[in-house]
Amino acid sequence: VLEDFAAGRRLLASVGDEAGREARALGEPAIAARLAAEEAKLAAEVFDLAVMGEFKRGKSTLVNALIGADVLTTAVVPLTSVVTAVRWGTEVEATVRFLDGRREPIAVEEIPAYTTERGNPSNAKGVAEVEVAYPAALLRAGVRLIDTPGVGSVYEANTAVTVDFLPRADAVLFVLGADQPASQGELDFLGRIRGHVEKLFVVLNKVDLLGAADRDEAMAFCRAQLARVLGDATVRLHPLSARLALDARRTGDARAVEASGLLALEIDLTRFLEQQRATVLLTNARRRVGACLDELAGRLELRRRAALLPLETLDARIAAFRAQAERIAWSEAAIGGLLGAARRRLVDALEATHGPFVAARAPAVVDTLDAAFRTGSSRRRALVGRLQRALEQGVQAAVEAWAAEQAARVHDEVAALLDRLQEQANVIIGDVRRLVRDLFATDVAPTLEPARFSVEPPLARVDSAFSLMLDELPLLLPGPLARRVIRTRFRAAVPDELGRNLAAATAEFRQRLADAERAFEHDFRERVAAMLASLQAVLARARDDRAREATDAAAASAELEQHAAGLAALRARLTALGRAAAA
Ligand SMILES: Nc1nc2c(ncn2[C@@H]2O[C@H](COP(=O)(O)OP(=O)(O)OP(=O)(O)O)[C@@H](O)[C@H]2O)c(=O)[nH]1
Ligand SMILES: [Mg+2]
Repeated sequence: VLEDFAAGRRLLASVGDEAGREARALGEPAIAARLAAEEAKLAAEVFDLAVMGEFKRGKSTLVNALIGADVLTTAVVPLTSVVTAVRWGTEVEATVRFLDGRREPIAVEEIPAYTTERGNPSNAKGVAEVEVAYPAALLRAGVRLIDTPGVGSVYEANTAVTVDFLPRADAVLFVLGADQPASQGELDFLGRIRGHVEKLFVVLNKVDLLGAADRDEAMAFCRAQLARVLGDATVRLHPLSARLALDARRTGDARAVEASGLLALEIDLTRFLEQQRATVLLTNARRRVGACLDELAGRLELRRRAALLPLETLDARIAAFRAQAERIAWSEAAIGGLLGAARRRLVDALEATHGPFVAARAPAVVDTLDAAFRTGSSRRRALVGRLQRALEQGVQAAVEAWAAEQAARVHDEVAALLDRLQEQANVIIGDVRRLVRDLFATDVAPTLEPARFSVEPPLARVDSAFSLMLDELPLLLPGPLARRVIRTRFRAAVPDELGRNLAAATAEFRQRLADAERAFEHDFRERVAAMLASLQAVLARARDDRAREATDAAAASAELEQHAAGLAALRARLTALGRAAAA
């Protein structure tokens, strides 16, 4: 097996090398870079086993259990925000790789400051990935365990991070929760994963929360759903308690490790890795190299077709392409419209909740004030201080409850918006394809990476601007009367304080939403422009070919022929490698 792998890798690397040379010769540096990255991954024999699933299913806990140590942070709130890769190492080490390419070693205790919503909100620190080295047996064979952010939480950006990682995963360990039946969103995501990886492991975690009967029922339900979604009844479902497994691992209790379900999963994983890691690595690399070759071939075909046209015709069509492309870019205005409309709808909906919420919640805050009034010293200064704190706490709790209620609304609205944005992106891709087909009678499949859009729900940040000026108090009033006046003023302030803080939270949210839209529009525009520019570059090369052809027609078209033949030969070699591997 090892020799086969070495030979397969060498052969594939030589296809990749030549494909890279073709890409550079054809003026396609982006594709050349993708091929180079693929080769580097294959050379390092890095097998990425990605742990994925909805938020809070226990992914990070499971990775900890698999390595037998509390290295990754876990919590009851949506937490993991950055991809964390755990690889083999004799020493425990952690390194942060930033989006701008910088790398920085950090202490293991610092990991949460980079990988969690709490320590690194909205990934403000610009982290691409954190890599942790750990001496765990499972990692020894060159597998990296990838802990990914949960999908489907209110933190849309986390979903995007995980979806972006999907094409790089070599196999996926999908985590379901026994305490929640598999949701449609979860199953849709699973179906999507299936399109990317050949090997899928599925875990039903948290079975410790269920009794034997409920557990059997949960297993049966999940199995049926898996069979339906994957169209394959052979995927094994592992019942597991990651929490008990981690405890058992830490205390070195082998029997408890077995009882937790972890041992069975490990055996399954290890067997797969021993027998198929090499094959799967090669298959995945072949598929990705194949995609690069197809893209190169499509673009070369466009260039050849275009270069067959008489120069005047070609110039006219290039001009037509540019003009139409501008109109396509202009139709991006539709995107701005979608964004603006979604923002208005969302902000209006939030504002409409203020009045009813204040009316419903004010009495509870007044009760808090009354309770504070009755307990403790009756000296005026102390009383005012106490009521002020009570008011602040009451308002804080109320605004938190409001923000939590609105989070679901924001989530739904953003999810619907993302669907509409994706549709628009597909419309643009379709327009470009049709345009190329109409003008040059060939099909290119341009890639338009969906730009990211995310916004965090409203925050409950309460300020304490309200204060009862002691100086303004009727200090000369006798004690009991003064206390009553103080209490009345505080009680009267409740609705205003609530309303003011809701308005502030909504205004702050509106601002963030507007910022997120601006960033998205900018990003989207750049991506569309890059796609159009790359096709225009192909056409410009075709024009050069054509112009050159006037002087040396035979040589120019022979050169393109040669590239086309070269790409076809590489494709054939790749297919043969695939056949040989399957045999
Ligand atoms: N009862 C029980 N709780 C578990 C188990 N595994 C994880 N949990 C708990 O579930 C919560 C979420 O665990 P995490 O490991 O942070 O979940 P996650 O999937 O990484 O969450 P995100 O990173 O936010 O997507 C924590 O409170 C864990 O202690 C388990 O097997 N049984
Ligand atoms: Mg996590």
